[in-house]
Amino acid sequence: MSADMIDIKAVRSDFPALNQKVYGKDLIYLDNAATTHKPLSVMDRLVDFYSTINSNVHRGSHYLSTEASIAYEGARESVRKFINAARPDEIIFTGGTTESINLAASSFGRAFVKEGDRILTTLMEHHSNIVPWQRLCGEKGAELKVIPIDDGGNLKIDEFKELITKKTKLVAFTYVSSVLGTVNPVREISRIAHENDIPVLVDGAQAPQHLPVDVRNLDCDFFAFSGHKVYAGTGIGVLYGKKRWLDAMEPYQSGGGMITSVSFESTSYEETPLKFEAGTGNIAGALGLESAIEYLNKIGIEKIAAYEKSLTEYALKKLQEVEGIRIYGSSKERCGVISFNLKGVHHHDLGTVLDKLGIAVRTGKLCAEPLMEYYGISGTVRVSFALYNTKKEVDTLIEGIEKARHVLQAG
Ligand code: 7TS
Repeated sequence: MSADMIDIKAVRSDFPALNQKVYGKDLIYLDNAATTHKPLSVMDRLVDFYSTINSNVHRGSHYLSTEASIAYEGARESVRKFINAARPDEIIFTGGTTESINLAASSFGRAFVKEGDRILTTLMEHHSNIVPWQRLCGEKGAELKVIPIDDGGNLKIDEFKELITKKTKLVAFTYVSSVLGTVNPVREISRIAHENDIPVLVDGAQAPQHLPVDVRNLDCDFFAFSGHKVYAGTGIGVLYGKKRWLDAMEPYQSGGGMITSVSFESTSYEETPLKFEAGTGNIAGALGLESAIEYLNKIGIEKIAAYEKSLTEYALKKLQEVEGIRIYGSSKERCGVISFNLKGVHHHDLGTVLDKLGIAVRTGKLCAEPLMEYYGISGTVRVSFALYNTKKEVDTLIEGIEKARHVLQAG
């Protein structure tokens, strides 16, 4: 094993869910864009929290509550470092990417978007980065405009520039496409937007598990991601926001934990981030996210990126050799997500045959219906990699696809 390689055997032994059979076959899990499996250290952290300092944060003055609050804020600091935010109060804990984007749409929208304004998104977005903006625009009488893509799955930057007007209030776009694998040029898009005094929100759901994220270098104004896609549990996520925006925004939800004083006449709010964290959050989940970050850091995100790049290139090469395959997206900058169809085979049937062979893939519209419409298809099969997948698994996938092709194309 060379120094820059990952010790896959050791890594796989950290993930008990990988070591199981489905339908009597060894599980091959290639649906990591939907959610990743969890290392033991993340699960241990949850058990440890509930077995020891379990209590509410920022409320009690007793020992357990103080310890839990310290641990929770420690997790916030770990997230700050992970994405290189300038300050811990720029990190808001949410339930996941979807909630992060809804928070931004609601609070940013309330403060800054009015009738006749424009919000830009792109054709390659997950529904989570379309619908909240669509609803906001509907409520405000603003318009949602879509940055188009070319056939290879790259954003058309010139057309993006043409969509910018004096009334454009935000550009909301994905870092990594969950369908095409395209890695968008965040820095360039931020630069163009900022030249026009427009903030940007980056949907980072498919990014920090695959590549190093530095929000200051990207110069994005908001960045959303989910814990469960970066090897942590479900129900925890993050919205990063530059402090000057967060300070100017109203709370998203209201209730306990986000106020400094309440009377029936008026209420004053906490500063960010607590202003945006009404009610009891997923405290154990935040600690689990910290453990997931520690796990990634221990291996090294650069190493993970290099390993997954070679795995993806290998899979692309092998898949391209399959007769009648169409792969969607051919961007030079891409991450470990590959969507495809086989000529004459319904994506759902292919997914079902692979499933019976123990191979978990995603099929369907992948929560990206406008993109499916652009390609004129009803859905795709998608494989998505994590740091624990192997070339051998890719070989078994290809064998499975060939088997399915013979059965399904014949029928
Ligand atoms: N944005 C992108 C780019 C995503 O891929 C997803 C989830 C979300 C937002 C929403 O994340 P959540 O954690 O709030 O649900 N993507 C997928 C997927 O590709 N298959 O299942 C979920």
